[in-house]
Amino acid sequence: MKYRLLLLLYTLAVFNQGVFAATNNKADAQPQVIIKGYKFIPPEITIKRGQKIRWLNQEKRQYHSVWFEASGEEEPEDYLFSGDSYQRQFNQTGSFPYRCGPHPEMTGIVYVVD
Ligand SMILES: [Cu+2]
Repeated sequence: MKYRLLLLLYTLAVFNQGVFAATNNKADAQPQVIIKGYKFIPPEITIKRGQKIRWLNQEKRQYHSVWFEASGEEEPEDYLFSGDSYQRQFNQTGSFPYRCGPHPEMTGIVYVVD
């Protein structure tokens, strides 16, 4: 009986650690945009200056790209295939619209604030 109680307490302690770890991870999580169904999800994202965003292609087959065309950049030659990701750091505040190279209807915007 005593052993069972100890086991229960131990289980609860482990479970609590798990909950705290999950909470911490969420707070520290890197901003992320999922690419799925020919969409950037979320299409609008606000980050702090100096943060990095990670775009992750979760399509089953389709490739995409992340192109800051309005900022005057060249279209990226590397496509993001299924499971690929792309990271970019934003060191200036402002609004940064982007699109997918092959699919002009796929658009998103990054807001960078202090
Ligand atoms: Cu695309």
